Amino acid sequence: MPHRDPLRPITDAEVESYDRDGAVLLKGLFDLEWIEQLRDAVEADKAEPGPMVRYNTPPGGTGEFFVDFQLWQRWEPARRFALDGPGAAIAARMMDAETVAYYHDHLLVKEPGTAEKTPWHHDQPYYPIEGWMVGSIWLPLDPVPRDICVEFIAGSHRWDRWFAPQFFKSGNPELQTQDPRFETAPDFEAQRDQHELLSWDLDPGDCIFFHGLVVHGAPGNPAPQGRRRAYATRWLGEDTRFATRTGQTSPPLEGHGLKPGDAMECEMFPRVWPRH
Ligand SMILES: O=C(O)CCC(=O)C(=O)O
Repeated sequence: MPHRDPLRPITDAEVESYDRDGAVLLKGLFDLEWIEQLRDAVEADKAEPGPMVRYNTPPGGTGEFFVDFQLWQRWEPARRFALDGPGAAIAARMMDAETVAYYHDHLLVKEPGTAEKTPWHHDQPYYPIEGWMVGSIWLPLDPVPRDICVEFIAGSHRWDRWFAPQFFKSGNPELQTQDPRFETAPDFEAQRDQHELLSWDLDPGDCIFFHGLVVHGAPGNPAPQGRRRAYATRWLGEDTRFATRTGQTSPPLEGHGLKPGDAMECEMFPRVWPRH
């Protein structure tokens, strides 16, 4: 069994960077045995994907941008990682949360030669969730040089703006979710020089912790060698509440039984912190 706890304490400076910027690199927190086990889960999932799988590379394109969700419900290593891995302790510390629930996982594989980028977006408008304590751990399962790393707009989680969610596939159609706060996202790519952009070189064992409202996007993986397997997991603190949305949410997680205003905790979104 790999280490259940982060391999080192998270510093106050790292938490401050997260609060200020909405995203922070955390070096060397995960026992590499987790990475090996999650790679096994990823290969199993690619061979036998789940019901929410998305192939974001159009037919005939090079490489493959493969997306799937909820591996933790189908593959044992991903389940152990969710319920018993270091993620819950990391999320509690970063979000200053007393309790943490596991929301979902999101696998994003960009095989060598993938041209498709991940469009600029932020995550919380995709979710039927209100509250501030919404955080993600972006965990690469391969070395990720900075030129193919996710990029974050520093401080954008504090803009108090919500951009209408879009699918990652070509043309980026909107999800047709409605909320009075939603506005069409500006062309962040064209505005690159107007923002402070954060991205890093990552090795297996490192992760990025980021806020549900920080705007981010990612390049493709156009080089002919080197996979870019990223396993993103979503964590919720005690201030989050279920909120109904008109239209689609993503991932479309149904059957949890929550009503508007309920705390985000149930069998589908299990409490993982404090540990039992
Ligand atoms: O891995 C990527 O390409 C993007 C990741 C992302 O958008 C996310 O985890 O929310």
